[in-house]
This record gives sequence, C-alpha cells and structure tokens, in this order.
Amino acid sequence: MWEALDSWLTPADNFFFVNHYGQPNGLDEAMWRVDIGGLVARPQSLTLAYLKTRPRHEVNFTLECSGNTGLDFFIGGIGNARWAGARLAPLLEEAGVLEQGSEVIFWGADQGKVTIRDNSGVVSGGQTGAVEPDAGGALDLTITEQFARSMSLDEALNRDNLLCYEMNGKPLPPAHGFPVRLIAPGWYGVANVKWLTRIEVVDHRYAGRFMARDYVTIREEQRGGETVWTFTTVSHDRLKSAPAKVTRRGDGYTIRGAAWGAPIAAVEVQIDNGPWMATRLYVPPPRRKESRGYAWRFWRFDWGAPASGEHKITSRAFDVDGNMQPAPNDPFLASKRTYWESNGHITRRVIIP
Ligand SMILES: Nc1nc2c(c(=O)[nH]1)N[C@H]1C(S)=C(S)[C@@H](COP(=O)(O)O)O[C@H]1N2
Ligand SMILES: [Mo]
Repeated sequence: MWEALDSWLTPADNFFFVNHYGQPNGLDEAMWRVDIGGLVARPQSLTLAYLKTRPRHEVNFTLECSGNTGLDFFIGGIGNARWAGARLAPLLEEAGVLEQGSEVIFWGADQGKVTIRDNSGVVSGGQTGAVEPDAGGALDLTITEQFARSMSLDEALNRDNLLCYEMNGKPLPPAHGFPVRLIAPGWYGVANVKWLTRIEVVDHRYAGRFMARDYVTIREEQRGGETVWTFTTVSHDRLKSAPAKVTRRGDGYTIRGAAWGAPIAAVEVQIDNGPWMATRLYVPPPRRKESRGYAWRFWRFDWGAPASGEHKITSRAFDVDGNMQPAPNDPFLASKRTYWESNGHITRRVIIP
C-alpha cells in the first residue's frame, strides 16, 4: 500500500473502505433525506438537492481507520481526499437546538444483527466470586442495530464538519457513503458516518456498539500497586507517520513518507538505530495551499549512498504544538491492550542491492 503512495489525494478507486454491516441497498439520491430531529425546535428533512444549494465547503482530510497498523495484516486503512459538502453547524443552528441538547447522534442507513450479551460470568448478588451456572445463552439479546456514532454538541458544531456529498470533485461513491456522509475532520474514520439518514440531538450519552462496545480502547494501568483498567471511545486522530518508500535517484537514494493526525511541524527519520535526522516536508503537485491542518504531509530524506544489505527505517512526527509521535515506551502505548489507536513508530525494512 505505501509503495503506491505518490499522489497527495488518494483516488477514490484506491481508497480503503470499512463497512461493518455491508453497503446498504437502495441508495437513491432523489429519495434521500437527512433528518435533523430530537431536541430541536424545528425538525428538518433535508434533500440532497437542498444540501447542494447551501454554500459549498471543502476540506482536505486524511481519513484513517483507528485499526490501521494495529494488526500486522491491516496496513492500508488510510487515505487523503478533498471532501466537499454543506457545513453541519449552521444547519444545526437553524434547526434550533434546545437548551437540554448536549449530544448529537449520527445514524447511518446500514444495520446488522448483533448479539449484545452472553450470560457467562454473571456474578450473583452478594456472594463475591460466585458465578451463576451458564444459562445457555438465555440472557443473550439479539437485536438489529443501526450503525451510529455520537459526539458532544460542541464537537458537532465545529465549523469544519460537513454533510459531505463529494469526494475529490466527484459525487461520493456508494462505498464511501453516497449520497451523504458526515465528514468530521480530525476524527478517526469510525466517526465519519456514511449513508447518513438522521442527525439526532439528545440529552444523554449514546452508548451504541461503535461508541461503547467496539472501537473502545482498553488500557491496563498500574496505580499504587493495583491494576486499573480504563475504557475510552475511539475519537480524535492521533499524531502518526510512516516511511513509505525508498527510491533511487542517480547514485543516491531518497526515503519518502507521510505524517498525519495533527497539524505537522516536522518529521525525523532514524536508520538502523542511528541518530534521529531531520527530513524535509514537501508539497507534492498540485501545489495548492489550503486546509493543510487535517491532511497528511509528505516528507523526504536524501539518504545518499547507503551500504548494500538490509536497513531499518523508522520515522517520528512532531505537531505544531511540539507533541511527538509516541515511542513504544510511551505510557499510552505501553498500557494499551486493544489494537485501536496504534500510533507508535512504524519501521520499514528495505534491501539495498
Ligand atoms: N454507516 C457507516 N459509516 C461508517 C462505517 C460503517 O460501517 N457504516 N465504517 C466507519 C469506519 S470504521 C471507517 S474506518 C470509515 C471508513 O471510511 P471509508 O469506507 O469511506 O474509507 O467509515 C466509517 N463510517
Ligand atoms: Mo474504522
């Protein structure tokens, strides 16, 4: 996947997709409605034609699945696109969010059967440690759950959030959420709800599957000699970079890579456990300067003429606030027990002939 990295915008055909319940049928542009409801004074039912009459806003945003690079076989879960659509914030404001509204749920059209809980390990009241006999799944609850994610009202009102209908200048492809998806720049992929049908303002935290059961980062921490487990919902992108490829130019070799997850200030590279060395950030064509904050930056390093044989190349990114992409011994990474949000250093091995 990284070997193919030469275009700053990822063509839709090469863009990864993650569909937890499959792509829904009957994606009909003319019939499509995005409803805004719940705790609002003026519920809305918006057509795609209406959304297109709103001021068009563009954002370049690198979408990464929070599972990307967390498992050895999952490394292609990232792409950069120019997304366009109508801003969400003014639509919410026009719907008139009521005083009690604190959370916004984004519902997709896709749904699937899920079994919510099984009975093994239910502890009976009072007798600590006593586990009830297996009830044979009698307490399993199988439901049809709709894909949905939520964020706080403040987060939903971020001016860059889009009801997006365009990807790289073309209608959003069905696999990427046609007719309308949420684009929430700065959030991991899972928050960017595809096939968006309903925006619901509520006064409580939404605890659906992709908030409270899946896409939950579990960490094991030691506090005062005791083990404490923490649970957090995958939300904002984390600072990350990767060496993408090594190319030969004349007698010299050049290492190229990408960095993303926060506005990037610098990237350093380390070869074979040597010192960290500065790389050069560059802007690939078409050299347009807009909303770089949410899009990946490309970097390169002139390697010169390395010795033949195998080499290890590792990169680390710095953001504009001085944060560094975490090393393996960083407390967040070291305590993490689930594979989500794996933003540690990425090492590539190359063989120089
Ligand atoms: N409705 C809906 N939206 C969804 C998903 C989904 O399964 N259903 N998957 C999410 C996840 S986990 C990711 S990583 C991104 C991937 O976006 P893409 O398929 O356009 O690349 O979509 C998100 N939005
Ligand atoms: Mo994802």
